[in-house]
Amino acid sequence: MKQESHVVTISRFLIEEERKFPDATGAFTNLLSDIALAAKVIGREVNKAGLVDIFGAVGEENVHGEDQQKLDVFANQVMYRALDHTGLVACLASEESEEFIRIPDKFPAGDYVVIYDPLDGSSNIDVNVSIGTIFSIHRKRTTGERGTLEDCLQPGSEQVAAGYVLYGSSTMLVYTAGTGVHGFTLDPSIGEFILSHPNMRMPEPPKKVYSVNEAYFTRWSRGQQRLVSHLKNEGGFGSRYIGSMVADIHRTLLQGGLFMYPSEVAKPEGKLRLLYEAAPMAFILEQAGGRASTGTQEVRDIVPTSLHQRVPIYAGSREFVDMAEEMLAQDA
Ligand code: AHM
Ligand code: MG
Repeated sequence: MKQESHVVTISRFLIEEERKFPDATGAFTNLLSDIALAAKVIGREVNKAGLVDIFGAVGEENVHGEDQQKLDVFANQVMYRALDHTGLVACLASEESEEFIRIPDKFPAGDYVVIYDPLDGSSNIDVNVSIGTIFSIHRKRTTGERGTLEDCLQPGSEQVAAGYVLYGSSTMLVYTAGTGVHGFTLDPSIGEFILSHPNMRMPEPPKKVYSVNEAYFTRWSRGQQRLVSHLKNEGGFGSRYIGSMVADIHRTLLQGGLFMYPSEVAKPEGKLRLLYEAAPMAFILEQAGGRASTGTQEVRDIVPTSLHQRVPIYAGSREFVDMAEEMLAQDA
């Protein structure tokens, strides 16, 4: 008889990880469980997105007399409501909110700072392409009872955890707490994230794939243009670009490759946000053996000066990020 395989739910995995740290209070485990719950709620709505035309569009009332919301606004609220009351969080920051988010006085505050992009790549929703949630967790470093802007503006190197949820052909949660990268796939029949990708490592040798929006070629620096021309000509690279960072990074993590969102001559800061997108992905990739650079320095070394700061990014297999830096330097 075929032996029943060993099924590890995310709750069990988190508890077993927590036991490795005798001083752990359980707060971190609870925090990740809350994020996993939020992911399930967001995933449920994302999966229904195509039914919007049937059940009512954004701005209209649904059958219950409630206003339909845009999915990114909905996801933002779900993340906030999953975390605001827990007593685990000092403050929050969301890509959807201009200012950092205080925990209301009616709730106790905790030690963790959670920074998130509730629904990245949301322009892909209408065409049923994968999208994701990205999160980054720091410890509060100011001494007051509640978190401040300063607590949100910490370099990526200070992250205690980071992760993403990919709403793709299946829903996956991938996270690191600094001891490797672990991936869980949602089993919709039981509503549980199941450990499917323990100790993820980027493959060696990596797949030769670059991922960039090449339509911007003429806006790039000479160095960036030479890099991409080299990859596809002499380098023998293939190309894949979904235009949804979580999906592009997930593929890069599993297969290897080089994901780029470079600066443009007239837009040196690039597009992607340091705190919500670049730094958490950098932490995950590094923990899996990869790297993320701005082209001149480690993404995780940048000390943010504002919440919505943008950075150029070159992320993926170590040898390809190194090569990108070298080629960019030649033209600097
Ligand atoms: P968003 O935060 O407004 O959704 O934008 C971020 C997205 C990323 O998921 C993706 O990597 C990038 O924008 C794609 O940008 P472009 O369409 O310029 O290639
Ligand atoms: Mg985003």
